[in-house]
Amino acid sequence: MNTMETGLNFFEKLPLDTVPEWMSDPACEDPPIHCTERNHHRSIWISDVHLGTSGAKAEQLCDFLKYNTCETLYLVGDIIDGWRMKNRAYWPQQHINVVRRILTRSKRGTKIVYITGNHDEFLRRYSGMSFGNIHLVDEYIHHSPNGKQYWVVHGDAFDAVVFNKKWLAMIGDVAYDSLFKINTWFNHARRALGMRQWSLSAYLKNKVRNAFSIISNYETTLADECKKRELDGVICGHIHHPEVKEINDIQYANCGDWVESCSALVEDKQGHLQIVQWPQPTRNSVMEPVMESEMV
Ligand SMILES: [Mn+2]
Repeated sequence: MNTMETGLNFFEKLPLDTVPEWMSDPACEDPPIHCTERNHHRSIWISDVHLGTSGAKAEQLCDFLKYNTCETLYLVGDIIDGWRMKNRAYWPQQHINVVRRILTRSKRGTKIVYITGNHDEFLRRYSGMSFGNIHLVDEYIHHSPNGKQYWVVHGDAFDAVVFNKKWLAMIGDVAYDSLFKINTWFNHARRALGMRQWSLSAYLKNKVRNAFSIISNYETTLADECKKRELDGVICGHIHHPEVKEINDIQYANCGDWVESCSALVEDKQGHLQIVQWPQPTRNSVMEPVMESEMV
């Protein structure tokens, strides 16, 4: 009894108001030691996180959000994957941490703009609603400090064909070399059976070309639509292909995804847009091959 009392007294006497916030709130920021390493941006765009699926790189995203702060955080669609969650619930602690971190940011004054995507289309019926600092919309106009106006949209409505990256995955992959070895044996066998030679290389090249033409169609369609709307640029996601470039005098920026590329788009005080990969590639790190995905 006495021990229990002592124990209780001990906790009661703890100076709780002096405990730093990062200790009491797990979704909160880290000890001040990291503060100097933190990057502050005017805006950050992230998309295609696919929370609720095993493919989501939630830990990396949490880490990115830990070291990168901003005034406005744009969530450009497919953040929560409602399609997969219909079949089976998958919601580990790391995924909860992403949500908590975003909510903590919002509580601390970061404006959050959640743009709906095709995998989180269940949220579209709530479009136009605001929850404190969080605004739910289908698309948004971003005003850059340099006077430019950007159309922010997930982009699924402009995707003619659902893109399959299976063939892209083979580029730069060791599997590519192995396949050529298999192809040699395969053609030996075909010759032995009196059949015509079949070129895997030509077949793959054709497939890759098709994949790239689908990407470029998507990009041009969005740029054209942006021009029609008399805006200066478009910021989107959906195809899991991070890129900033100019298409027919329209600035095109895709913030990538957190399934394969782990990338975000950031804007500095001058309005300059840039892709950030996370974790940031070090000098000795090797680019990981692009993995197959059917989550677009
Ligand atoms: Mn999508």
